[in-house]
Amino acid sequence: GQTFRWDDPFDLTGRLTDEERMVQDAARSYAREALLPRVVAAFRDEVFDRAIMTEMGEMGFLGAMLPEQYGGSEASHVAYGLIAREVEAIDSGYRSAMSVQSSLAMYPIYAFGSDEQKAKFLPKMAAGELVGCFGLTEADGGSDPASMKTTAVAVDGGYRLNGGKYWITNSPISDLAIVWAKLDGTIRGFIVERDFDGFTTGKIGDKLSLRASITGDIGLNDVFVPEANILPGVQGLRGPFSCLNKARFGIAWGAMGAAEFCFHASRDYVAERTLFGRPLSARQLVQKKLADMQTEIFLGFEGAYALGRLLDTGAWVPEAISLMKRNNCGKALAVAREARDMHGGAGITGELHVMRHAMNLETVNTYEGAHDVHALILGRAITGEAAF
Ligand code: TGC
Ligand code: FAD
Repeated sequence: GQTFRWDDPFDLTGRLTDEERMVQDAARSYAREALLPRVVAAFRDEVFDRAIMTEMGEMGFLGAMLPEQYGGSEASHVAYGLIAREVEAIDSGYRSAMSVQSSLAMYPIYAFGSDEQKAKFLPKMAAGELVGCFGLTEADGGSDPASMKTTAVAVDGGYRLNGGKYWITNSPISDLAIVWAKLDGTIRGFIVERDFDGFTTGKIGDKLSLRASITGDIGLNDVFVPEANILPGVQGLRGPFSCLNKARFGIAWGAMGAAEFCFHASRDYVAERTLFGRPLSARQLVQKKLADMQTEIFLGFEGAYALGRLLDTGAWVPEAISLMKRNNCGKALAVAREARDMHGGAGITGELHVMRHAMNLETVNTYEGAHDVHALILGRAITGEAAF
């Protein structure tokens, strides 16, 4: 008969394809060998190591779902999710760097770009030679991107962009930015390159979350963008939201990867810690906490897996992504906080990682659509009433 595997109760591994298992193994080895040793210092010092992008490029993690011609390997959505899971098990900031490059910078060029744009940018982005960022949010209210103030005006040979973006992952190290701006009132995407006059990026400091990820702003002061750099294939909010669909799906996997790390760490810790003459692991309260963590984590993975298969076959809708993004981020945050508690005082130290995960997941619960905003997306679908 089968035995119950506490670390894979529904045999998720057994339901992956051979390719997906290979991707998972590669991502796990890379994350544990190359990312884990540097994350404590990176988080403490608030630095992002640019070399990580090149390393991830070499591993084939950037734009993995795209065709080979553009540097991808036509990986499945589940494979993309598995990369996010393993990378975020180390740090949500490292997964952010991967997500933004793959889903928010490469995907829009692939889905909505011209052949020239794809050939010019995608292979170098897949290799991590060029870093992209995604400028949708502005300082006056990220949940409502339709209210953006950044504008584009048609001029001879292209467009003039004015405005600014805030809270932009990777902007200070980016070679290009996908900037969403209103052209005659309609949202359009523009590829803004680093050397365009009037394009500036500043670093946002003093974050207490995602410190191993670099976040910044974007300034656009009369930036001339040539005609060749507008994304011809999309108009309206569908453009940025199509990218967010992919990224939110990856986050549903990634957040659970962070939670899974916290679950494993807590299990190890309570087995080692003896109080009142017995290990903590022999206590009912402690066991209940572990069972609750396990339940939420593996239900979360099941949902993310089912959604990945729907995305692979095309039989998905955005609300299903909202449901999984919201659930898995909220539950992962709760798991990380519980793990911190179970580690006692030691749980607040950098070297045990759990508090860093909890602090990171505060952001993950907010970006890519805040927890309550996804509730409102679901609420609209349930009731037919938009309550935003
Ligand atoms: P709404 O009327 O709902 O829709 C406007 C148009 O967009 C279309 N659309 C979608 N298309 C594809 N996929 C989706 N998920 C879509 N959702 C909407 C829709 O069909 C419509 O098209 P059309 O042709 O009819 O015009 O728009 P609204 O303004 O009422 O939207 C409200 C709301 C709350 C749903 C939306 O604004 C929202 O999702 N807000 C959250 C914003 C957000 O997620 N920002 C993320 C910024 S990027 C980021 O955080 C990166 S962090 C990454 C990292 O570091 O990992
Ligand atoms: P607000 O929209 O001001 O929301 C504040 C609160 O109000 C939230 O609790 C929200 O749930 C709630 N709320 C909002 N609307 C309603 C409503 N109608 N009813 C009830 N409650 C409501 N953006 C990018 O474009 N690119 C990036 O690369 C990027 N990276 C990021 C990295 C980090 C570290 C962070 C923190 C953010 C990043 N963001 C990025 C921005 C992110 O998407 C926004 O922070 C997010 O969408 C929320 O917007 P806001 O911060 O302006 O909060």
